[in-house]
Amino acid sequence: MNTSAAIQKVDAIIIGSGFAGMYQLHSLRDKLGLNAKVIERGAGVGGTWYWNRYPGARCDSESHTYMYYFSKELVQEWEWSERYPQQPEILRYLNFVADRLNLRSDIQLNTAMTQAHFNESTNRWLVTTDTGEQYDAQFLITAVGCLSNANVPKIPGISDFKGDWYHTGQWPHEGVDFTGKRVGIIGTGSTGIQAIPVIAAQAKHLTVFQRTANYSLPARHHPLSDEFKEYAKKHSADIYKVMTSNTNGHAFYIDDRSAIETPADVRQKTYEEKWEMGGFQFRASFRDLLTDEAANKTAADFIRQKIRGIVKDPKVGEILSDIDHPFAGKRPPIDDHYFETYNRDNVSLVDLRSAPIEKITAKGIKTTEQEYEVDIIVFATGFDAMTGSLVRLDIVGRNKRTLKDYWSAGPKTNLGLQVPGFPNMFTITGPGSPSVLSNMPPTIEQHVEWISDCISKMKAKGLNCVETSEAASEAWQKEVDRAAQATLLPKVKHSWYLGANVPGKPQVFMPYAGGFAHYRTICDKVASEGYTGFQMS
Ligand code: N01
Repeated sequence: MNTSAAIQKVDAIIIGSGFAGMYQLHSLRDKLGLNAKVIERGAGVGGTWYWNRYPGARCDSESHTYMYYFSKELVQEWEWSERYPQQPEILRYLNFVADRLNLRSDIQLNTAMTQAHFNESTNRWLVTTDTGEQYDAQFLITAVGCLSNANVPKIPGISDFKGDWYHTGQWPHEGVDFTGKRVGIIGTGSTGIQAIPVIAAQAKHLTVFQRTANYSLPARHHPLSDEFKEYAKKHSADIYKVMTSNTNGHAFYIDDRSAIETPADVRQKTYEEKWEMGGFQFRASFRDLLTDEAANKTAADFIRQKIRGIVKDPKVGEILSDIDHPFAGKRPPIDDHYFETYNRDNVSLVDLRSAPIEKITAKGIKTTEQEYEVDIIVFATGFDAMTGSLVRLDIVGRNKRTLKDYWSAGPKTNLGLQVPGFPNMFTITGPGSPSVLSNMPPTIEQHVEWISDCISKMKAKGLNCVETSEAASEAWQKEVDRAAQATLLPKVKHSWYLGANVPGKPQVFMPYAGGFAHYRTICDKVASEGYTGFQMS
């Protein structure tokens, strides 16, 4: 480590080179002419899509909506092959963007930020990396993703296990060969549900350890036709308009009908059509699915019935459909023949609700009832979401206060964009913004553009510090809470939206549930009224 190198002065340090970091670099460097630098701990660009290489990894957003829209050229030049893009294709896309926008020269790979300290006399950040470099930056912009801090549960005995184990979010680049192996997978969230059918097709035997049964919607993957590809390019402006003017950032609106007021036969027909259509459109079937328990139950019952219809062994079907929370109260996965996988002879299901995992042994996984011998354990156990990837960074703001300490009772931000006491720091898709409740790329673009406009206006006025106030952040947290309480989302007590999946984490509903379009309007108003709630000096 070279610690004697001179401190490099830059306008902005951006942490992370996924969708967010790359667009932020382009905006600051190429649109505003600033000296910006990205620090990336991976050996390549791509963020989430660099790390999540597990079998079956795909995006649950449709490909023509899972891309940048800020550049007409990028939209026209890139061509997706499938309805839902697989991880390698998304990683190729992000590499294409890095090359096309000539970003690589300002992205430092294989480098982790180890510290960022705010200097109150200069209003600048001193950023230190694990490669020994130091940067003196006016702005610190985190683009670390909401789901990038792997959560490996502390199950006793893991070090005794004689086989191999992997977390899906830290998957080996060379892949894992399951041929002839007995595999155990823990976790049936979006990741587990994507991985299970693919691992089952290769492994000798797959044992799925399910703690909470989950709803899942069929994806109905298919290659894109030439007609659709042409349509998506030709109508990109209209598609973008839909994505940015609705609640969820996808290219479809939520139906304005109420599930309760719709006659039962019409409702059933709607659900059947959406089920056949595949993907998140099912969630958009009626306007009240996420706000009214009775409405939600109609969708939940429909899916439970589908599960029981698909799974041939009634006992297994019962365990899979015995779901204890409202539909979409947790992020609903979409799948490729997930429930059908339980009809294979080489797949078995263990219900951890009736017999929890006691420990991991040298040979496998032991529940309170039985030991299951496996050669490989896959942890599809999720992430320390939204705050985990930020508090693990040693970020020290005013009065030497760390972000970890400031958020010890839960995150507090203004609009998910700034944290009081951390001037000149912006958090792209930070807690308190719609982020994970929406399709990510448009929410990222909106944040990057808001931040870039703010910096541009400061520069134009010769100002050098922007800082949100405690009062504005308190008020925003109240709005985040109000928006969540207006939905069924906080009713799910074991959800990662609340931080409940990580023992000891404060349980606070983290994303903004008021909808992307509404949130965007609020952000625009704040900016047009002279950045109310943000002091500039
Ligand atoms: O993680 P999760 P994920 N013992 O936290 C179980 C996004 N995503 O990686 O529900 C036993 O949802 C846990 O059980 P329970 C998407 O936003 C996007 O699957 O806590 N089980 C649960 O079943 C998603 O929501 C895409 O009882 C344990 C599972 O592990 C988010 O990432 C694809 C356990 C974790 O589910 C996270 O999804 C994939 C324990 N000790 C993911 N600890 C795309 O769109 C945890 N579990 C591409």
